[in-house]
Amino acid sequence: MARKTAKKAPVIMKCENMFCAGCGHSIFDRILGEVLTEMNIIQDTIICSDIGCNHQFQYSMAVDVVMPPHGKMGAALTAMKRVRPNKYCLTIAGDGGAYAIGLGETMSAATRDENVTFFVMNNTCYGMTGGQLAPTTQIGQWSSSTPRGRSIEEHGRDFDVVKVMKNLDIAYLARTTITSPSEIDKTKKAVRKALEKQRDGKGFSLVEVLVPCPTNWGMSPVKAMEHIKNELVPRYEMGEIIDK
Ligand SMILES: Cc1ncc(C[n+]2csc(CCOP(=O)(O)OP(=O)(O)O)c2C)c(N)n1
Ligand code: SF4
Repeated sequence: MARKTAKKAPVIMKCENMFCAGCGHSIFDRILGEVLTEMNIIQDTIICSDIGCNHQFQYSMAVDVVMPPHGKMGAALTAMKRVRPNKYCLTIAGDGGAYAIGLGETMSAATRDENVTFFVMNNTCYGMTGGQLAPTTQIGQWSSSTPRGRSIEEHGRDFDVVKVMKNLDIAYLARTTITSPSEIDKTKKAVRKALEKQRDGKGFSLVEVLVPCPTNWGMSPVKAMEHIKNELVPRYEMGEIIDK
């Protein structure tokens, strides 16, 4: 009987990644690398990097990168796409960068329906700076700046950007996760679809991916995946939300 071997990494992945063990960013980068390879668009892609753990894709992916100040991907992508309309202009961002520090730029790009693509890794905290409270941190969730957990009285409610964005006139909006092979498959399909919308000039696309940050959540990689399945997925609208 033929032995099953691990699927070879796409050529765009030039070396091992530098993320913590079990980090969701590494899984997403592999998914994106496969999609760019399968669509044969690596040479036609410019990734707008944010500041945050997410930025480490640059070290393991052979792709052109622009890095604006933290959170300014909406503005930078707008400029990139207008100057280079034939390029796929996309960002891999964190929830802190896209939904807090850069919320204005993200929403402005969406309300203008710019023909650009956001991939937002939502790990419900500021990962790179030590796991502080972010707008996405859930009520009751521990963070390094809210050691008793987020409370509505002390820290206010959490903010679901997808819930707001679904009322906008944009081309594609989806929320997925990576907790199992079938969820990874759904994420991959959403990534491809978002890029196809950009290829076809349909307008703004955003895929939010619920990803684990085992290090700042203080959990093992396995427990962090269970946390997404049991605590995050039930609170969020999942799947394709806008598909024009
Ligand atoms: C304008 C600005 N504010 C704050 C920071 C500090 N800072 C750098 S990364 C980061 C958190 C990033 O969190 P997120 O965007 O969720 O990405 P993750 O690290 O979780 O991938 C912060 C607050 C900064 N570099 N610039
Ligand atoms: S701190 Fe969290 S987000 Fe950053 S690399 Fe480690 S697991 Fe990933």
